[in-house]
Amino acid sequence: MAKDKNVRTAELGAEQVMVNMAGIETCFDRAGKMKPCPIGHEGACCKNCYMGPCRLVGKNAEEEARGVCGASLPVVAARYIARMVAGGTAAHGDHGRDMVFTLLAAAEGHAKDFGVKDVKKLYRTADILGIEFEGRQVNDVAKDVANKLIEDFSRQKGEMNFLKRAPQKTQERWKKYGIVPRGVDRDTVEVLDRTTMGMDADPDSILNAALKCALANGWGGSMISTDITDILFGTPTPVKAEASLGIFKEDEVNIIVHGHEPTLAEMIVEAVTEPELIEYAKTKGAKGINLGGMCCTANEVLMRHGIATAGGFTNQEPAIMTGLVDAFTVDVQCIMPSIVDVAKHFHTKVITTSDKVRIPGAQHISFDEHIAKEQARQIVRIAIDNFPNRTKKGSHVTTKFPMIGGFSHEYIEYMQGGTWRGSFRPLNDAIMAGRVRGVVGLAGCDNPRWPSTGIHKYLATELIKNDVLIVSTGCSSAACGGVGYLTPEMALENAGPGLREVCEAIGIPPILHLGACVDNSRILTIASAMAAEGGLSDEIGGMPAVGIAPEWITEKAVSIGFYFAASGVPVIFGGDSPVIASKEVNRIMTEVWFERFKGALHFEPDPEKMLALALDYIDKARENLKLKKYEPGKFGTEKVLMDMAARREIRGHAGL
Ligand code: BF8
Repeated sequence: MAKDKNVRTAELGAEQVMVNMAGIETCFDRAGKMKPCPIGHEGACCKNCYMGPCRLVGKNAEEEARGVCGASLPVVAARYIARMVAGGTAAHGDHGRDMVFTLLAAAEGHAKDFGVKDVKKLYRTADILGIEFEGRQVNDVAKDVANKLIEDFSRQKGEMNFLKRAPQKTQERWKKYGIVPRGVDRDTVEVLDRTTMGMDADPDSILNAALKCALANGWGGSMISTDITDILFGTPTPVKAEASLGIFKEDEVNIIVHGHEPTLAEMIVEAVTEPELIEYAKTKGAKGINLGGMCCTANEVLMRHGIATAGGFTNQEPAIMTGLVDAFTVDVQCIMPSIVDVAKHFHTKVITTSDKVRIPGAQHISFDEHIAKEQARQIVRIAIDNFPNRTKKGSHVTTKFPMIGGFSHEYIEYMQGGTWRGSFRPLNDAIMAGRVRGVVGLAGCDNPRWPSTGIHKYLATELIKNDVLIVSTGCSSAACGGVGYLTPEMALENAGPGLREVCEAIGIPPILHLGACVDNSRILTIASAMAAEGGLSDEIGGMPAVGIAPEWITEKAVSIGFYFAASGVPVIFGGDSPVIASKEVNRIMTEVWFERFKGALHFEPDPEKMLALALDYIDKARENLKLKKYEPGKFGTEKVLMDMAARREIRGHAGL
């Protein structure tokens, strides 16, 4: 896959918008102008104290170079990436914490616009936490669940609540190597402490602390966020939606919800259907109100309501450049401050809503869960009032793609056998027989330093051609959706023969949209269920499964990479290693971790090598598990997959 320097993004609509609106600066222009600092780019710069910044460069830097304090290059590099993990864990952790506090406020009756929507999921979570739920008031159970999970942020000693959801063997590895996390706050603070000047000077020990911190994200902050969001707003089931910048409507009020936390966005989803607000929009000359999402807030409302997505990270500026967005509402994370500058060229109102995210020039409405619905209505009214200010400026695109999202881990289990017989048996059997070669979690950001979304598109095509089932999250889902890759029809056209057969039998696309970045925790749950089902590995490690974040950008992505590696999944990140200066650090993250956890974290800039490495891991895992050698079109015996008719029959018997 050659890099085309003349193309900014693989999403044609976004490229078209930027061509038409040339002269308005975007992240692509800034990426072109801003060459990365060569020392920082390699992880050879230490600025953890003011004797520096120290630059550990030179021919023999790995062996000889020292900072003023005496820190070696591997120590500097390990500290640097460990602090990225701490940043990512803090971000997902705070997101999870906010969700838990919303659940608590709802259960105590302080946040009247919120409540428990999915009682079954609440009970399932209560059961995992050892909380009695039978015969009790729903809100009492919800209160206990919230309070129990709040412990996961503040606990000083002991173990986090959800670790026991992992296979026993996986947990034993964590114990053996001392990476059992205590709490989000506790283990994040420890990484920051350890990596200050004059603390831990052993790269392996620093990286171990970072693994522990990352596990507090995966099996803590993120998993808590996923579960509480399902409890409050419903566990996703497959839903139709649309993707790309073509989702905006010229004759309707267009509102974007961008960021990560779904609380206010859920209220906006409800508000835009209120007849009074629709009537109000009509008085301003609009035919209706059109809501779209961006980044992971998009994934949250898409998974539960089929709200269309305008794309991932790099689409936020082009979205405003369509000239069709009347209100661009943002909550937390991955919000480019430059959207305010782009909006100045148009009529778009940028509204910040979290007190943690203020952008000069944006209107700020401080989100308060006690009056959430009223604030949602206020935002919708701002957008409606702004509709008449729209001019002909902007580049309107019309191409959009249908897509299917909403594959929660619960639904994936259900779709393999119905309410009575839901399990992971069919998927395990299909892998054992070689119909499905393996599973790849395709995740993470889209990056302006590549033709953005292009590597996602390339890998998605090649992996399914190779009979690899893909589960996607975050901006990878938007990248796949924005080029039409999230429909079952795509399986027929592009998937290998084995995967195609499985997709047709179950009635699923070959790329399953699992949700937002916090929903990578759903992949941990699925992997644990596959291990429990039997026939493959009895732990997460050793499965024919790989994680890939081909265009990663954020600290959150690094934290995710670390928790998958610690859980036993080989992970491949695109681009150069941010710690490429230290061979030792990269050796620990690949060879040493593979030996200890059966997971690893590789950085590989060449997309074709990424693909080859992923397939190699999958094939070696198959070999180690003594599964049938993968040969395209030649399958072993397996149990009969339940087709749609059989599942409908089961649902009929169950009275569903
Ligand atoms: O959390 S994939 S650019 S939006 S960090 Fe951000 Fe990366 Fe997108 Fe969702 Ni995840």
